Amino acid sequence: MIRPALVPPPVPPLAFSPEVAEARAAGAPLVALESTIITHGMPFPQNVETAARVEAAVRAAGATPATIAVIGGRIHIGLTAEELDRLGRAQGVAKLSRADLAACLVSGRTGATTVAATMICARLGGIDVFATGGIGGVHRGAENSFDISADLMELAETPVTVVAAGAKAILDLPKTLEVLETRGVPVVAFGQDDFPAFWSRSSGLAAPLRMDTAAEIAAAHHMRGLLGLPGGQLVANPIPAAAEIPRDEIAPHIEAALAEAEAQGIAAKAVTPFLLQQIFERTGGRSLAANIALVLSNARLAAAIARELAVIAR
Ligand code: PSU
Ligand code: MN
Repeated sequence: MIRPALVPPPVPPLAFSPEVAEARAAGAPLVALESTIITHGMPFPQNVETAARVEAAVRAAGATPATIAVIGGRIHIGLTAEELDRLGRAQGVAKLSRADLAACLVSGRTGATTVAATMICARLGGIDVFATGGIGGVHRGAENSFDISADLMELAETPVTVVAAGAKAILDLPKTLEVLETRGVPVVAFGQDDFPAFWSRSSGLAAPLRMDTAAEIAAAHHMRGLLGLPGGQLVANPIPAAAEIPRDEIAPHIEAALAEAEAQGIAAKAVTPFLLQQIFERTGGRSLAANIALVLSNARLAAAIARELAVIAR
């Protein structure tokens, strides 16, 4: 017999914060934000401070932030300051991707959403634009490990425009671009020809597409909807010049971090958080300062895109 507690409700368990509920009712522009960057991407207390600053940046740019996480078996779209703080301090929070979301919800547990899971939740909440740091991608050595982030498949399936500073430079960027092309995901460099590489403005690889205004990105998002195309767009916004760590400078730290991961046998979901932590230590915290600067910049661009989309929808 099915235990009554496990019979799911007829609708997904969404919990909107008062701020987000009000914005939705008014048709005001919204920007989704993820929570894995808080629980697995940055150390405490910079994680909580950054999350609050990113939300403030979205508001200052004229949109409403909706930080997404699963808390107590419900998808929270918009977190209170207290919920953010608790999530940022918590130890051992689950990292939820597409594969884990339903299981976490029925278990009544708490988990942080990756890019993939945040896209799914944003769509459920009617949010078209999402800002993060860097998406997951094809890991180096994927020809042996098969480690390809579910973020790439999600971009092909779920119609949300994701603003990131490219893909993290710990990855195999040419293979990441190949998978995105195969899956029909538009990869749009913002304001330059090169695909950015997270901590660095340039990867040395040309981006497939370039756009120079938020209005053009919003129009393309809308056009994809008219065409009935599933999937979103990846907007690759280069890190602000003042905060960048040039490619040649970060490269040896990335190599050392990858070697350490290999030596310690780090695998699966642990790889990305481990590498970010290693690079943080090896750069004396400079990678974190860069990460914070690029997320803030992505939040501002995402807000501008969300505002343009709200104009189109009117
Ligand atoms: N952006 C950051 N820091 C992060 C992430 C993004 O600046 O930690 C997270 C996102 O949640 C992304 C995840 O989905 O890293 C990728 O994990 P994986 O490589 O295991 O798919
Ligand atoms: Mn992986």
